[in-house]
Amino acid sequence: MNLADDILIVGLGATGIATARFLSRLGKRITLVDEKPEENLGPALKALDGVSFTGRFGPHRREDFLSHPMIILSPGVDSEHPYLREAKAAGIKVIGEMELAYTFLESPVIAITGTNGKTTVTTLLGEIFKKAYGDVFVGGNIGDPLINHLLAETRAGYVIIEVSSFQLETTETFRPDTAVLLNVTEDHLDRYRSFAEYRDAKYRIFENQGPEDYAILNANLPPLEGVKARKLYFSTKGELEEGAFLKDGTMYVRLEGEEHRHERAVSPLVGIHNTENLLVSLLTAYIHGIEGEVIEDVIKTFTGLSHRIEEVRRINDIVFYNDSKATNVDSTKRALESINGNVVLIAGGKDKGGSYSVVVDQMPKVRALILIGEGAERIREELGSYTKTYVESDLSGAVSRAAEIARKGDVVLFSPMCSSFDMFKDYKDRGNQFRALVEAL
Ligand code: UMA
Repeated sequence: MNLADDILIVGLGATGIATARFLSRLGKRITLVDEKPEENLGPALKALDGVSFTGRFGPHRREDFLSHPMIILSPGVDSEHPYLREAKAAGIKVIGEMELAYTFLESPVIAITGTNGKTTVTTLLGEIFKKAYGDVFVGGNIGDPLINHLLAETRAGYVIIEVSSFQLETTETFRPDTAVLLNVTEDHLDRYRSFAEYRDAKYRIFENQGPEDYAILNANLPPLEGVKARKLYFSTKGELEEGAFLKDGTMYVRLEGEEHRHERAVSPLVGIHNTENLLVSLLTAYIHGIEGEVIEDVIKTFTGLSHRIEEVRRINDIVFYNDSKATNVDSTKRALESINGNVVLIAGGKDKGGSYSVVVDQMPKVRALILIGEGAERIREELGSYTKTYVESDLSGAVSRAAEIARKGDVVLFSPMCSSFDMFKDYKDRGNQFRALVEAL
């Protein structure tokens, strides 16, 4: 890609910092804008020590967006912002950090998207590939911006990235060698104008692929037209001639005339959603020539992610689970599905505008619903009639209330169905605070 000499970077989070470092190495003139006031950007500015740039902080200004030939966006910036629309109309090149990084990549790219499960699959695949091939970059939406791969002293031989719809919105040539779409359910309706718009952003992962590439798809989703890559499917519901599927407790991968098998029970991960995550990981690993023994060794010991249905403590036969990573309704539904017995559910946070009724079929097992955050009222309106519902002013109040209500044998599940940004720094901060409150009970 022809990079301009004078580049505007929008957003000074993890992405903006890494992008500025990279462009500074290429000798570009950098302007950085962030809508936060300068006094709130201390650590970010410190991380840019030694990088030369012009910073403009506080509410965005139109002239900043129209006075540079090229703009690089952080994923959290809506690419439909009026100033960006105007910039594009004026012929200014607007791309995201992932597209920028991609144009410099030399290693094969495995990209994983979907509403839920993508962090688990990215992490698990990262472990399998590291065991098989040693040097692997694992990053993207999972936390480490792709551009950091280019900043490393030696570049890894494989790139495995979690890719969000926000990142896919601003790609042009991004073409993963293997692209995985796990599932698509409602999320981020505070950013997208419709579910279709969100779904179409996800489908962009396949946009530039060709017949030499692989597209891995969920057999339960409606068939996807226009994918030029070789399509392989995964299914928990039936046998496939080619692809990965579950049958009678065994996971099968059928690929190029060969069949590989792994018992489902070897993995400590619970729930049907994790069976899908395992099937996708097996299929992707076999496509890339990894031996069955290596794969089996990793899936046997991989116990899952922090903040995802993570057991925190047992008190008087009541188990407390931290599921702070459940930032959308479908994710909470999956957590509820994987729990047997009665649940005291703590939920709520920043409302993203989707429907909460997705969990209605799980409500019979919810003994009580305890709500916090900006989304509390809307959740109460949609689910309050199904169970006893409380609204608390903070997480501490919610944990105390849960401890008071829960009975022997119950599960207390903190699975918010919402993002964390109304009351916490991010979902990790929220999960850590939950853990600390439970430890203190
Ligand atoms: N900002 C502006 N103008 C705007 C919007 C934001 O100036 O219009 C500024 C904010 O004030 C803030 C900065 O941009 O200072 C933050 O940028 P960002 O939100 O893009 O955050 P990063 O720290 O760069 O993190 C991003 C991803 N964040 C989002 O997509 C919201 C991280 O995913 C990702 O790990 C990281 O890049 C590395 O690739 C987080 C996430 O919540 C985990 N992702 C969503 C999800 O998983 O549901 C998609």
